[in-house]
This record gives sequence, C-alpha cells and structure tokens, in this order.
Amino acid sequence: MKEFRLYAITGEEFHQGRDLIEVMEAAIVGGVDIFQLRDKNSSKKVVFEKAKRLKELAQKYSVPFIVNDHIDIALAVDADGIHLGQDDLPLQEARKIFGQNKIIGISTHEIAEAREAELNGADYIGVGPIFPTKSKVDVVDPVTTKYIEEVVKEITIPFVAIGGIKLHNVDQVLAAGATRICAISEIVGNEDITKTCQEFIKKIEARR
Ligand code: 3NM
Repeated sequence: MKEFRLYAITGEEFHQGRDLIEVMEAAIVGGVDIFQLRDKNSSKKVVFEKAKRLKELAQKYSVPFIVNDHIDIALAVDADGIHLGQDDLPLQEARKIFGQNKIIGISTHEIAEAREAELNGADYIGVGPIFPTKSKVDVVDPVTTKYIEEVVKEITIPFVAIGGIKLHNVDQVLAAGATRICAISEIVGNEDITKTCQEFIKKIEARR
C-alpha cells in the first residue's frame, strides 16, 4: 500500500455538530493521508450513505478511504480498504471477498496478534491502545509504548500507533519507533483540525 503518516478516523461524538465531510476535508488539507469511517451506532443504510460521501471526498484528494467493519459497504462504495477488529471476519476470509488489491488493516493489542496478522496477509496493523482512551468502548488496557518497541523489532508490515495519542504525547510514541500515527478525538474533536494535523505532520517528519 501507499506510504502514509497520519491516519484519521471519524468519531462523530467529537465533531461538535460539524458535517462529516467538512471535518474530514479539514483533516486531509492538514496532511491526513488515509482516513476511516468508523460508526458503530448507525444503521447499515446510514453508514452506507456516509461511506458514499466520504468516498467522493477521498477521490477528490486521492487519499485512501477505509471502512471499519462493514465489508459489504466497502465493496458497495468501492472503498480502498477495510479495517477489521480481532472479533471480525478472519482476515483470510475477508481477503477472499474483498480482493488482493484492496487494503486490509487489523487492530492488534499484543505481539501474538501482530504476528498472526502479518502471517495472514494484513496490509497494515493498528498497534494500541498506547494510552487510555474514551473513544473505544470495549478497549483493552493501554499497551504502552513497549508494544511499539516489540512490533518495531519483529514485524515487517506497516503499523500505525493508536489510542489516546495527542499532540502533547505523540513524541513518546515516535521515540518508541512509530512512524505512522492514528487518532480520533485529537483530530476530529479539535477546533482547528487543519492546524492540529499540520502539527502532527511536523512532529512525525522531524523524527523520520
Ligand atoms: N482502536 P482516540 S484505540 C478506534 O487500540 C481505536 O485498537 C484502538 O481514539 C485500538 O484517538 C481506538 O480518540 C480509539 O484515543 C482511538
């Protein structure tokens, strides 16, 4: 998959009433180079409508668009990828349905899961939650930056650090070896989304 640095995920509880497209467009303008629709509360029909609009936005800026969980919606809107959790459809089954040329990412919370994801052909893994987060309900305890260090040593596919990452603590994450950062609340919950993303990019680039 194409190289990326800053991955934004929608989190409409943080959008402060702003439109989904407006929020994600501000993030892309600020430097987000891959983004995901994550909506655990809406009906499939509503998620589909959002996905259709976000796919248009992705095309406008030529950035990959990922759909969380819903492989059927990802196929219907021709999304660039899907993101799976540990309890979703097994990766190899998702690959059969979704195809070789699409991006499949999976959340991992320990090195055994990272190894398995690599073995099963994931394009990237999520590594987290690094810090405590309120953005995910069924979240496991923070894995800390130690998990990043383990992944750096062993795993060769791209990984993105996630969970409680803010401008004020991202340096610790980068120092542990992460080169790609993912966030919900710090990006989409910010007053100035574009500026926040620009600052993330500056910090990531400074360490690369
Ligand atoms: N996945 P925020 S943590 C969606 O560890 C998600 O797999 C996680 O939101 C994981 O940036 C998380 O607001 C929430 O903490 C990230």
